[in-house]
Amino acid sequence: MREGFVPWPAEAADRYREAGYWRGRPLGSYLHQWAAAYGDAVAVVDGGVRLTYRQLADRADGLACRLLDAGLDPGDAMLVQLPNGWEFVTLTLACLRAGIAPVMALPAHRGHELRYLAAHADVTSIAVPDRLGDFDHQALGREVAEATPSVRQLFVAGAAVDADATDLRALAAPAVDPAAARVRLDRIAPGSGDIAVFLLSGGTTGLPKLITRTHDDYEYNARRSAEVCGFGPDTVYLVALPAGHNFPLACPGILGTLMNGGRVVLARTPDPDKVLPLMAAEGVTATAAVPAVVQRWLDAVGSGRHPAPAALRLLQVGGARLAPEVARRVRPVLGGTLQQVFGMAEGLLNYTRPDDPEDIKTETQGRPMCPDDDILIVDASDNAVLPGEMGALLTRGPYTPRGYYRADEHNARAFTPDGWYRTGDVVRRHPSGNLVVEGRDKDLINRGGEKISAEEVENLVYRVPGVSRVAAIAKSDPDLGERVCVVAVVEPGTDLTLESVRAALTAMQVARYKLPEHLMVVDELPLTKIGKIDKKRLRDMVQSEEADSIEVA
Ligand code: OOB
Repeated sequence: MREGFVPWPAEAADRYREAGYWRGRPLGSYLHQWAAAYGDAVAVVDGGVRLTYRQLADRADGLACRLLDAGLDPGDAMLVQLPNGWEFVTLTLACLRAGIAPVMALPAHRGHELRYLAAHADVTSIAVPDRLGDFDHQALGREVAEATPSVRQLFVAGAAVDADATDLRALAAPAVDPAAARVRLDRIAPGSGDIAVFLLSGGTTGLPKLITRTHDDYEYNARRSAEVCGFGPDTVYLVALPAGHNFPLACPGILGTLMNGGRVVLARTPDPDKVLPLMAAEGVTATAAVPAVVQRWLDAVGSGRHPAPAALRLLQVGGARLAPEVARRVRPVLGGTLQQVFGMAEGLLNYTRPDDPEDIKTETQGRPMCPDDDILIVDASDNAVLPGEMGALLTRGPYTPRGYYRADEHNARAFTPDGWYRTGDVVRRHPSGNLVVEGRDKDLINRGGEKISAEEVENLVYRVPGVSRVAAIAKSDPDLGERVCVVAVVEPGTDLTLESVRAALTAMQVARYKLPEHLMVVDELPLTKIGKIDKKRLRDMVQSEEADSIEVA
């Protein structure tokens, strides 16, 4: 096992195995089981590309073998930055087969994020598309590869692969001898307690944390999610969020669909004008969205611009707070059953159940999916609050790891000594037993479901010349829920504008979604009694009319 991975204590692991949550099999070993059960059914749809279960298995095995032939080793990590497409699904399965752990980066990430992720996980390879829109990912991939001593291979998916990179699509051709490939991969299969994937935390620290998800725990994550959501061979699941996020990947997402013989339809963007016709054409029955996206789908259908997606049965919504007014419009406008999902890449998943009463589905964020998800709601001294009262949510369970990867110092704060994960969410228990998310006590900005660490933004803005003090806070926004607002004190004579800050961060190769969208220049930052920046006060200031120095991007 990789150094830096934090295991569950033996006692808990035994319990999870005995209860049947952990099955002791690597995720990739299920691929041929699915192919045997559903062989000719279509598993993946990506534009004009349709792959059956058999074809997907043959391609994943072919790719896994070629990755090993190219010099990668079981136990390696690969930085994966691919858009939603068949290559993402095939590569993820190939990695699971070969025991190579993908680090799930987002297409929006740039050099700032990718260099850090590559170095922190010691990846030996990087997979990127050639271009997305007008951005050259191949050039970025090469830059990151050159900056990361451990990297030996650059894989590029697309039509224009440069001579110094390897063509991922060619590598993903079906295995020439499927039986031999299968035997070879079965022989080197990873252990079920090994790291299956690295997910990114929506963290609160200067640099994002990596979350290690094991084969045992992630298989359960997808399997139990699919059970709660009633996925089966007739499920047609649309991937509209970035596929590397936990939600569309395994809640139940891509993995939960494939486990059950359903069909995965991939969309490059959640844009209603693209997605709603695709849902109609493919007969999509289930999908996952963040509230900001649901709002756009509701508007597109509600205004008559698009008909409701007729086959939709389940609309999962999570990642950020869903206003009850919006929740109540889902069934009448879009036609499917609303399911609220309060989840996190760190593990714990809460779902409202499809047969819950309507008010539970609109007003709560669901309950844990596993009987052995431990939930504790505590006050500032870590004592349990009275039933129904608000407090900080702590959790432990069979798919909630006990620590971030290589982050001892941070783990000491993010986990209690007896292994509870401090989610940073403030919740209360509804009389029905469901959780209601009331807020958070962690310092991040939730921009339409994408989490942005305030500290990370502050560290970046401190590097802008002329900035002497800075705080990054969330400003409420009708479309995205929140946007990044920077409040800064500058040295005399500095002309700091929103444009200049954004330009400076862009030059540092920071992902665009993290760039401040509001700026307020002040004489001094308000402090609390103990001398910390008073962010609550700042939030009130930028929200009120006082904030007339704000420039909106
Ligand atoms: C999902 O995962 P992450 O890791 O991007 O973010 C987790 C955080 C939670 O701690 C909470 O602060 C917030 O996102 N959140 C919600 C929420 N679902 C997540 N806040 C209010 N209401 C909700 N329904 O966001 C994620 C992972 C798996 C499934 C669904 C969401």
